[in-house]
Amino acid sequence: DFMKRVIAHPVFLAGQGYTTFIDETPELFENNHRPNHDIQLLRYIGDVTVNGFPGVTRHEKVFVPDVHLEDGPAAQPAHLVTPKDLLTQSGATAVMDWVKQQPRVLLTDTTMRDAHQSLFATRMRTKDMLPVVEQYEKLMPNVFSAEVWGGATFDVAYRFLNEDPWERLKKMRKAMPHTLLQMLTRGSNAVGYQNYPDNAIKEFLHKSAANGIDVFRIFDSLNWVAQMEKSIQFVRDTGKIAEGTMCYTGDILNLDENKYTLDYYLHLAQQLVDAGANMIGIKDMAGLLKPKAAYELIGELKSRLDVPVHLHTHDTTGNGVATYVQATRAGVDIVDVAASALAGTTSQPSMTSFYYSLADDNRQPQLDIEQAERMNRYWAGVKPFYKDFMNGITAPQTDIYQTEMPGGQYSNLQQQAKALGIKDFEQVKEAYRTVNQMLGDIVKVTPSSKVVGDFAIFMIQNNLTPEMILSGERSLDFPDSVVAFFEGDLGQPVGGFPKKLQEIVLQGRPAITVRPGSLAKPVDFAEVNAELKTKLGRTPSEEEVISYILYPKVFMDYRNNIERFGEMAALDTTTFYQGMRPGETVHINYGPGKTSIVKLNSISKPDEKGDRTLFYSLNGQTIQITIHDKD
Ligand code: 3PY
Ligand code: ZN
Repeated sequence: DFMKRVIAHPVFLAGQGYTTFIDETPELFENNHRPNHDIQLLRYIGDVTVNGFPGVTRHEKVFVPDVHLEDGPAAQPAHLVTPKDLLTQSGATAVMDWVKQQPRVLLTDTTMRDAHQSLFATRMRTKDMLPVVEQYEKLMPNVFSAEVWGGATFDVAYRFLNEDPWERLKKMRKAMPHTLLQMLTRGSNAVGYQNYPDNAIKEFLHKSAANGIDVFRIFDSLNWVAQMEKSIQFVRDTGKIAEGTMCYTGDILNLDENKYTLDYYLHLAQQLVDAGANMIGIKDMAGLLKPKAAYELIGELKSRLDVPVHLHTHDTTGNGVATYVQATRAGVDIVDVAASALAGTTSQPSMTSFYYSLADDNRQPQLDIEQAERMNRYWAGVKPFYKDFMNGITAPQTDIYQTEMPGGQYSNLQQQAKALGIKDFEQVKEAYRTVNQMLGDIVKVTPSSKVVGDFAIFMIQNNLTPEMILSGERSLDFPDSVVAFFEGDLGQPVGGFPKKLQEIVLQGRPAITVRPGSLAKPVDFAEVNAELKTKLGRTPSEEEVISYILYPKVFMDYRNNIERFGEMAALDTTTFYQGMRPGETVHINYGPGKTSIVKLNSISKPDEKGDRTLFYSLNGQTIQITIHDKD
């Protein structure tokens, strides 16, 4: 143990002499682990300083002022019972009855999930959420739910933020005991991009419920009910709320529409209710649901079904609030909104805009507008930290009515195209639209939207037209996601596969027509547990086991990063993403009264091996760290 501490000691790690080391470093004998952590973080900073953060182009460091949530009321409003209290006391059905009795439209706040997923590639760190989380029940006392988890937030937390998503959830659950916490889950794909065995889905959902999720929005990227039924049942088994969800595509107002018609959605909703859904979600991921279409769809659903209807849209096309107003007129129970600073364009409509749009209306949502504005000022302060990840969309994109690209995909595909040297994103949009038609006009949302995006880029890169592909003359190496789609790995699309294209892509390989999960070998949890135990050198938690099942490589990379750099919550977000510049000082903040002061004095030129030395002062003591320059 002593040797371990010696080896981990800053002076030792920094590569200075060993002989006088023990004499001069009495703190080794104290139980102080912070110097060790400081050094780990200096390594992290050094690495980002020298090699950059993935996806962030090098530029002058942009200094963003510190941001604080202004003080607010001392206590939260006295409430009779919140929907969360009702869930705890009386169960899911009681909550649904309560929702149906509300004269006003209710709100789900998506700021901490879909909003940052759709505006800046899901990169918001827990650290920047906590000030709001800690006061959430004073800020948003009347909210139906806060969507805070799932979708891309799960893997991105591990992959890019060096954070454990379960820890984020635990913190939220603790700080928001009276708020329904909501997540997005992709049916048999859970929070992944592929099918998982049924017992893995069950374990994931049960652990999510146990750690605090109350409302599960369950969708399938092809609207195939078979891919959602099990998830709905697994959630129902926990007593939490299962929102069976239909992804909205096409245009029910279009008389030429023959697939995604009003009848199609009404039938689908009934199937979800029959499968056990407590309520129906409409997930308008691209913002295609026009105001009048919303009025008709919601009106019909409300008159036929006995369950609440929850509407989710993206404001990409600029008509989000108009759609919500019409949905409200038609009796929608709940709509999804985001704090204004993180609303609009590819994100959800603004909660405060929507609030004011129903001024003097008896269905205007209950919102403490002063508190909502106080919260919004905080989010406005946080937003510039993430400038490097913004998708650049600052205005409504009405061509999305034709392209049908989901808000969450827009920026990702833009990045993907740019990385491949495709400069003209208009060309990608055009190809996206063409490919959608070639695939038979499918529902496009994670992961089916990725199939369309990959195929579109493939067409551009290879200068292909639909005719060239369908002639079958050239033998082509189609992207993996496209092959998997035609093999039936994502399930069956509405109306089936286009047969000719399927034959061309599969080239004799078989395709399945059953639910992929019905063929998958169940996970042997004991075996995985043992494997992970060997890898970690300790007994993993059940949450770690399920994360490893969903994302083996992503999870292990995360663990290795944590071993190397330690927990990173103490670093401010600008430094986390941009590193330091010579001459700069930052504070590493471990908590009240526990701050280390770091100055970066200089960086050497790379030596013959390409290594650079960073000269820091850490609390006044000089530390050198060597980082390999990957350029
Ligand atoms: C997700 O699956 O992450 C989405 O938000 C899809 O819209
Ligand atoms: Zn969304």
